[in-house]
Order: sequence, then structure tokens, then C-alpha cells
Amino acid sequence: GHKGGILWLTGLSGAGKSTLAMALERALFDRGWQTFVLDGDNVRNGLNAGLGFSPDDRAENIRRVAETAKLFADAGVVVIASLISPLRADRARARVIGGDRFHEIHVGADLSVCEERDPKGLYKKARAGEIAQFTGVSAPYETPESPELLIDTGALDRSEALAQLLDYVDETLGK
Ligand code: GGZ
Repeated sequence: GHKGGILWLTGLSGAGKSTLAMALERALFDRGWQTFVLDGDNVRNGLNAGLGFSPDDRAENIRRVAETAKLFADAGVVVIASLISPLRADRARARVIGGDRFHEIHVGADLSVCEERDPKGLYKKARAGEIAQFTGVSAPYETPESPELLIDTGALDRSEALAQLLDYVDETLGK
């Protein structure tokens, strides 16, 4: 069995949040856990269509995802929320919304690593001035000061990163 909770994955574009979120969802689903992914890149097509990347729009994006995550977590679901969520103040607000159920997980890889990977070519475009306010290039990312968990995706491979996250989930949400 398991408790409901919000695993809030924060980190730069290209740090591996979405990959890790999907791998965790798979692993939990295979155990029969109720789990659901809310991905920034994804919800921005529907629930949050119309929101851009200004500081106000990011704050609203994060707020809506946090409120949605809370509804699911209250129903007993393990929600995996995967958003850059670059500002401490916005993450702090998400934590207030989520209360005890909120777990901040920093998917940490150095900017140089993310930029080297550049899976969608977004850093290249941002450097060329084709994307405004791109996190890490022309907009800030404020590193979490005391996340519940730091996963160093610059140093770990995918399976190691997943194993570390699964251990944490077992400790905190398993029963
Ligand atoms: C950051 C951007 C931007 C800008 C488009 N800045 O790596 P991706 O492509 O697939 O995922 C990123 C996604 C970030 O959305 P979030 O909802 O997670 O951001 S936030 O929490 O800050 O609201 C990236 C893409 O959108 N993308 N433009 N300017 N990322």
C-alpha cells in the first residue's frame, strides 16, 4: 500500500525531469500504485494553454499544477509533478498548497551538462536569441536550498537516478 503525495521535480530544462517522472510512473504502476504525472511541457498544452514564460505566467502555471496535484494527492494518488519551477518563492507557494504531502526533489544537473545534452535544441535557440527568457540562459534558476532529495543526474545514470528516487518514495509514501 501507499499514501498519497506530491513529488515535485524541479530542475533545468534537459536535467532529466520528464524522463525520471515517466520511469517512476512506470515503476509505481507496475507495483499497483496509483500514480499520475503532471508535466509542465504537457499541461501547458491544455490546462495551462495560454500561459507563457514571464515570471507571472510561470507563477500561475506552478500554482495551478500545485492545486491539481493536491486534489489527486488527497485522493491517495502519488502525483509526480515535473516543472522547471525556477523560483524559490513559487516553489514555496506550491509547498504551502501541498502541505505535508509536498516533497521537493531537485533534479540537479549543471547548466553545462543540460546545454551539452540539449535534447530539443532549445539552448541553441535561446543562445541565438530565438527564445526569450529561457531558464538558465536569459532567465534565472534558483537552486533549491533544502530539498527533501537531490538527485544528481549529471553523475548518475538513468537507472541509478530512478533507484534513488524509488528508495525515497518507499521511505516516505510506502506503508
Ligand atoms: C524554459 C521553456 C521556455 C523558456 C519553452 N524557459 O525541456 P522542455 O522545453 O521540454 O521543457 C521546458 C518547458 C518548461 O515548462 P515548465 O512549465 O516546466 O516551466 S516553469 O516551471 O518555469 O513554468 C522547455 C519549454 O517548456 N520551454 N520556452 N523560455 N523552458
